[in-house]
Amino acid sequence: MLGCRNFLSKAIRKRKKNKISNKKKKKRAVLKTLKITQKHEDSEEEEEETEGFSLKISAPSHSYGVQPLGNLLLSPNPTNSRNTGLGNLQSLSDELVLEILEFLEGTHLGILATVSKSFYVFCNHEPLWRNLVLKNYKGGFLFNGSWKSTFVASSCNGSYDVSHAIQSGLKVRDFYSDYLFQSWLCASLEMKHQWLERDNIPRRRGISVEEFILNFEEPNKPVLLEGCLDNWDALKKWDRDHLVQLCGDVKLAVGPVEMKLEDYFRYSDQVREERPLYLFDPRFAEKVPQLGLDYEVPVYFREDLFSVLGNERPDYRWIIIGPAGSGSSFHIDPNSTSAWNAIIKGSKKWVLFPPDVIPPGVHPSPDGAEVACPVSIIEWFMNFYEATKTWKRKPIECICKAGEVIFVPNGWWHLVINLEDSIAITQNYVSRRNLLNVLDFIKKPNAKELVSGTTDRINLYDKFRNAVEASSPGIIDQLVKKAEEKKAREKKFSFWESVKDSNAGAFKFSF
Ligand SMILES: O=C(O)CCC(=O)C(=O)O
Repeated sequence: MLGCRNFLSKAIRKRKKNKISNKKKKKRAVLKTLKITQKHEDSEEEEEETEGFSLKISAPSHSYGVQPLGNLLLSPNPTNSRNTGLGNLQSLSDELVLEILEFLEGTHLGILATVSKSFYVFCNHEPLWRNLVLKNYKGGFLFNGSWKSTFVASSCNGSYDVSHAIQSGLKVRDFYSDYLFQSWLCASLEMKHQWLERDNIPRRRGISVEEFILNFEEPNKPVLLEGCLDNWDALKKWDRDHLVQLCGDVKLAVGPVEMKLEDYFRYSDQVREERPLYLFDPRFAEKVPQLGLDYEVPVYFREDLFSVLGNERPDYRWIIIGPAGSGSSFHIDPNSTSAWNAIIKGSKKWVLFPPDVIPPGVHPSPDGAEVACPVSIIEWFMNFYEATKTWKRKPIECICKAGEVIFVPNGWWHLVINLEDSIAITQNYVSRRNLLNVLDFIKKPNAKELVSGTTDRINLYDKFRNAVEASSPGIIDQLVKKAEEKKAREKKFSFWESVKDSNAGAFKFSF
């Protein structure tokens, strides 16, 4: 019987809060007890139906044999080597132990791993080695099957292949930890069919710009637009070989480092981790001008008032490349802009909540500058997706495929996970429909914390306002007047609506 069950008890994974303007957000999460079925590639058995979660066919078992804490209850031997091997440090949480280990360099981490079974498991935790590689070698590493092996190979200048020696870790049979187990689990879980099936976004093909403005941009509602990339060279030409050749030795932004595209693909082909590094570069068109020439802004998004700032505009366009499982956890787009996201290769699952509905498991700070959310996207699906089913205001969801564009209206929370290796272009923009929102946002007293994508956060408001006035005199006053008229109309309307709704069918006053 190759299927195995694991029992996760409650675990809390805490992460520092991130600035809301960052693309990736983290948080704390509570794990429920759950059952997991593992299906091996060579298994002839049918996959066991459980209440829930299946592992990816390609998922290896946990490298060091870590089991969820709940399994300890079923074990004939009640010893958790996690504790015995930590000595006096056993009262620290797993998270704290790992935070302390983050201070060590690779050699010391390697030595400490020999102290006990417990230190062996902790010191081999892959994210520790990932940090070391990124800190010491920046983007100049060749991924070698695991982060530890990449670190060792990079330290030896890649002079010998250590991948086999290091990847076959020793299995520790009696180490129980939800925190460490969860990290492996999230990297190994298949997206459940139930997480993918809801598709309630309006889809439109060939609509006019006026229809787009009237039905979607003005009311600030998402829409999926089909067929508007048909003339993009990118759609015809961009695949990984073409891009690798085009980009050559140019380095693109990948998380905290810059990497050659060829090296990034080497990593993304092999990686199996909870939060894969995501290529997200705002300077791609300056670095490789042909990339910028291979696409054009779809007709619906051509008005972009931030362009009056020329080179001083905040970052606004990104090439996005990532493997299945990579993506963007819940966030709102920067500076109150709206966005479009065009898929060139692969497909992405989107979940969007309107500005006044905070997604479950997401905790923005009162000033809006930071947000705490689940450590990984898959963890959000595991722990919070189900809750949205009973919510009155359901999220808008879809799978956006190659050749399609999604419109993300300003202020909407959104989460995105790549279902396959994906390549996309996204741009954030300001049209007349959201100019006042953007001005309000960048004028806030804590603009220094809130504004992003520019070094001159405090002066952005004055610069932008003056530049808009200079290029379109009177436009701001006109928009303010229009907004006030709309508000007055809505107020009047809601008064008559409430009167009409009264049961008596007549006027009903209350004092
Ligand atoms: O991962 C993605 O493609 C989504 C990107 C995104 O949400 C954003 O640019 O705001």
